[in-house]
Amino acid sequence: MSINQAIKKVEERYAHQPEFVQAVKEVALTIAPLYDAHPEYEKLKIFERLVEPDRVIAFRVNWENDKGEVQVNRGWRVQFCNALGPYKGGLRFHPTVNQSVLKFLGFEQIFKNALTGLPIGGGKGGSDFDPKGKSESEIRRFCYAFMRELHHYISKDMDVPAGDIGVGGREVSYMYAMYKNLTHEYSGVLTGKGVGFGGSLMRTEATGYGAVYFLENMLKAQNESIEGKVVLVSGAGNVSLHAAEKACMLGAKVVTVSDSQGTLYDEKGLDQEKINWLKKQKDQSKPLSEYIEVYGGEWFAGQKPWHIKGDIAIPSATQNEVNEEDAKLMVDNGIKYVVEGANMPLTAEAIDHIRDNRVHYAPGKAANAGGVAVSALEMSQNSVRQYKTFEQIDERLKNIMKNIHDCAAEASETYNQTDNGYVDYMAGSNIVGFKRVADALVAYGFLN
Ligand code: NDP
Ligand code: 2IT
Repeated sequence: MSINQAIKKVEERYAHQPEFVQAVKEVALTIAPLYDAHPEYEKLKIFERLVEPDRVIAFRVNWENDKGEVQVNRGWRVQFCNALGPYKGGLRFHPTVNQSVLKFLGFEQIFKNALTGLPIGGGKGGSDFDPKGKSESEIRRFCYAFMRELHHYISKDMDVPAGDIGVGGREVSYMYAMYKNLTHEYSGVLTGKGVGFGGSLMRTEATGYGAVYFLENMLKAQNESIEGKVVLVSGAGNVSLHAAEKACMLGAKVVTVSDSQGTLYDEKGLDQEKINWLKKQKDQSKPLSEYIEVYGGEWFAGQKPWHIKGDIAIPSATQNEVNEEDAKLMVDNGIKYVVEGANMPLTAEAIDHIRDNRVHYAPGKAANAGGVAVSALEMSQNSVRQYKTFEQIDERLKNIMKNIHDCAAEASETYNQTDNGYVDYMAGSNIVGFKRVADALVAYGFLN
């Protein structure tokens, strides 16, 4: 079956899973040159196999709220592909979570994890639980209840979850406590644990910092530097605030962050003090808009950042947050680089628009791979029961991000996707990630 036939089949079979179909098409449409050069992939139906997860586990999560009422949520774990290592990928707690979202995230994760060059397969999970407005005890009870079910299906060498939207160090630690309690095992079964009881230094910062390291490499390839560049960041969570932090550290002027309520614009640019304030504000679930009372700036209620002028955009909130209209605004406002901190933040139309306008574009599976890469380093530290220093991890992270950048740029060149200095990071990343997984599948025969 050709790739085009395989896409058609996915479109028909999963018409009710639009995010998943979108992620599959994005990969499929860029790997044609690789597929043509490897007839064994078609013979062994590699693509057709890779679009079906190994398994999707669904379960019910009962928990009790502060009023003593029983609440019922749904939980899932998508174990997509373990060709390169144990299933690995985060858990998302958000009311929009469903099978389509988790399958798109799990599918992306296969190739992202392959790009890190570390031994990790792809998976994703989560729940439609909404942490917003919940008390600390409710969140704790939910995490315990979620792991009471999930622990049946994971282990340190088989499937290793971590955080994602709505799941940070606090939630991972609660879930880890329940896993340990149920299994009597102290292992690297979850990553993003608290530092001091198994967690790796720098895991919290890794995704945002890694995205900016990737950006530095993109800029260097164009003989440019990050210093003095105006950066628009969307979101105000883990990825956004650490991307903003690293960009500031390297001399960029970060003028926006945002959340589901609106956009904060600080023309003077963020600094470490302001970022620390933002981190504290978000930790306490307080409104972003209060910033202007302390530091000035402007609050655009209900708006995204893209109407503001800048050189670089780092969308880091959620999938499809940048549509075609937003992409047009980006181009009109002078954006020359788009680096995806989030997973699939651009719609297919938005990607087409910025690429057609030769805006350099780093897809999430390459640019935000720093988080899962440091998760893999956490797994190896747990296995040998030793910790590495912040500096050691930072050095590894920089090397991993440079390596992903260089491999993607090289594949773009090799497969004739580079056009007059415009590097096709999307095709390059998809080709490198896909090839690593496909070659393992070919070696395994038809199992897996
Ligand atoms: P957080 O929960 O820490 O923060 C999410 C941020 O995005 C919040 O500011 C939130 O605003 C905003 N947001 C979420 N959903 C929406 C929405 N529907 N509309 C508008 N804003 C929204 O999550 P992370 O920072 O961990 O994750 C952000 C993105 O990065 C996700 O796409 C995730 O998959 C991806 N990612 C995360 C990694 C990690 O290590 N954590 C690794 C690689 C990718 P509000 O608070 O108002 O809801
Ligand atoms: O999307 C992602 O790469 C993550 N949420 C991190 C996954 C991980 O296992 O650290």
